[in-house]
Amino acid sequence: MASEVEKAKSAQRPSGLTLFSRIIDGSIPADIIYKDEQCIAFRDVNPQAPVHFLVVPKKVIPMLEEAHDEDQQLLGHLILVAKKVAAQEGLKDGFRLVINNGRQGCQSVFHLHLHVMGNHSALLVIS
Ligand code: DGP
Repeated sequence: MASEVEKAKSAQRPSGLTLFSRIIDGSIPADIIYKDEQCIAFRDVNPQAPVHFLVVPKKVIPMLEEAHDEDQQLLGHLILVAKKVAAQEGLKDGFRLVINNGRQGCQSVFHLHLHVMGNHSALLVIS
């Protein structure tokens, strides 16, 4: 958590393409697990759970706070894709869906994204 806060404090808004736009256009490699005309999903480079992927819209909305009424369909689509890809990833007993909004919300990449995390039970040690 502390490092998450530190990262968010030092995060800068990019002047050109966002990091995630560069993953979307293929100029930065990522483990892509879903794509459609509106969004993409890929594994988080710094996973916080055994399964941790991001759902990212192709449209650059820097943060949730900057989404507008016209983005309603897209925001709903991202949540439904999160659910669909979670099932594809075998998350049958549930998952966490997180959106970090702004620096105080620990956001470090200013291109809206949903974190989907699951399979925490894989971390449980049965004695
Ligand atoms: P947030 O703190 O909510 O802005 O989350 C940003 C996430 O993006 C963080 O969990 C790590 C992930 N991330 C950052 N850079 C890369 C990258 O180059 N590739 C991938 N796959 N994930 C990245």
